[in-house]
Amino acid sequence: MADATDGETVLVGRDGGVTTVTLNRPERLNSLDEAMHLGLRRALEACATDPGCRAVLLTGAGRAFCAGQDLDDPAMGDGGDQAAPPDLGLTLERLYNPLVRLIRGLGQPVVCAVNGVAAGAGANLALACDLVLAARSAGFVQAFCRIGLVPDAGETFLLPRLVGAARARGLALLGERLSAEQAEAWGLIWRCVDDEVLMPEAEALAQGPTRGLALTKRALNAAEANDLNAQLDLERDLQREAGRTADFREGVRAFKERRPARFSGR
Ligand code: T3D
Repeated sequence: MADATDGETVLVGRDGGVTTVTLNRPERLNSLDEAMHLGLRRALEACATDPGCRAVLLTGAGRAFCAGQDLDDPAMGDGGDQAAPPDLGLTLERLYNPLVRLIRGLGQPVVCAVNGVAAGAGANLALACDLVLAARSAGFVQAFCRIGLVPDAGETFLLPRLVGAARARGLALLGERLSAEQAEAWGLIWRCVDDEVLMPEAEALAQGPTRGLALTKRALNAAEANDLNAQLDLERDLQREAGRTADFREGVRAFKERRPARFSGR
């Protein structure tokens, strides 16, 4: 695997067509300061324009996936009564919102391997990914309400769609920790797996006919706003595109020859 670092706080590695992006501030539970935000954005933007990148795998170093906003970052204010209050809307506008849009709009499937606790915006970055796999020891905490904030990074959009209104409200208003097993049972994530197999399983999910998977991601994203008619038209157009791929030809050939397909992402 070829490794590169973006500053010190985001690691980028490539193995075959899978680009692994690792949040790397383990001593701060990978909480997001400005440098890490910008490093993560650069890493994902590089994937967007990299023809060799077929899928992205997002994970965290150490015992946490991401503890959300770094509460020690100067952008959060110093907490002093005399200080001018911080403009948190500005941080969302500049940093979080572009990041969530980038993940959702990325032309490759994004798999998230949640290796440990995912809290606040860290939980919602995970949920913005296309497939979320979590280690059994991991957990999800919508921590915003614990510090008097409103859920952000897409939570109020994603959570009710994933788990339904009652559970979304409970998670957002109470901020209790949800175990990875419960998250799977509630449909918040795709699957909870034993810690030691998290990365191999996530890497396996990031394989496959990735061109078709990217088109599928586009269809599912669009379905959040489209009516049935618009969605049927979109499926027609995307299927036309999928039907022209080498992966489709290989998939059908492999089926007929009764052998595993060797997809190339083209
Ligand atoms: O516009 C804007 O910017 C607003 C955006 C907001 C987005 C958000 O994400 S708001 C929510 C911010 N996140 C939190 O409130 C979560 C805070 N952290 C926790 O609740 C807990 O740490 C965890 C549930 C994540 C993990 O608990 P635990 O018991 O496993 O670990 P710990 O002992 O609490 O933390 C370990 C260390 O990490 C500790 O430092 P120390 O004592 O060893 O020096 C702790 O202070 C530090 N840490 C954990 N989370 C953060 C953090 N430091 C800075 N910021 C954090 N978010």
